Amino acid sequence: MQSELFSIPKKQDTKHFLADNTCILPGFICDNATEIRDLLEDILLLSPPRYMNTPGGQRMSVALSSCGTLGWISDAKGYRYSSYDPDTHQPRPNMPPLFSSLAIKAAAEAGFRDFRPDACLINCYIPGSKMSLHQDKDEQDLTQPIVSVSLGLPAEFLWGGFIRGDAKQTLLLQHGDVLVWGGDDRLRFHGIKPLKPGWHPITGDCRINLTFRKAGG
Ligand code: MD3
Ligand code: FE
Repeated sequence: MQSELFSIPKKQDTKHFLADNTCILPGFICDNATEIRDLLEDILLLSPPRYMNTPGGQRMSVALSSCGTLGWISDAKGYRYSSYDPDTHQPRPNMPPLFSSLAIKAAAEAGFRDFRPDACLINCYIPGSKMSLHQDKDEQDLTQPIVSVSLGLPAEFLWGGFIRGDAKQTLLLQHGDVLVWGGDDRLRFHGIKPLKPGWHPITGDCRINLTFRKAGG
């Protein structure tokens, strides 16, 4: 479609702040989605997504992998980052330069100019997969932002406050959307409602979410 001819604003142009330190960049990676998907295929062959258990023994409904120097793991001993894949005992697949450059560019758009991601968590959702309300605080330097990239099927994202019981907003995260969270907003409770079934040309019947973090020191 030649949207330029009809001056329909591109989705990519509508960046906005949901809070002082929370920025949404709708469609920010749409032009790179196929290339990202192809790079992910290689990464997921080296380090297949797997269902980890919470320290309490509950199987998570999102399958997880990671690339970069650090990856996130959960088992009976707790939540933490590690340099090795717990199943293959291999180092994590490298973070492709395209991934880090897009994450750094997105963080800069949101006002975070010294983002140095060392971990890219790869969350794979199938219909019914959800992520319960939680905070992200396993990273060493909480002054570094988190950059999230959504691919494939849309998901309802729950965005809360600083206490579990605080009021929540529901936002739809769509294919290509990038969110940047920093400062105090980094500690907001958040979650993903059960994924609805569907089909997306880039990912098929699933949703993939990438989160870029500075996890180590
Ligand atoms: C808000 N992932 O991996 S990304 C996670 O879509 C996670 O898979 C969700 O929550 C997903 O930890 C949501 C958006 C996100 C990520 C980190 C945040 C939102 C955040 C940290 C603080 C506040
Ligand atoms: Fe999270």
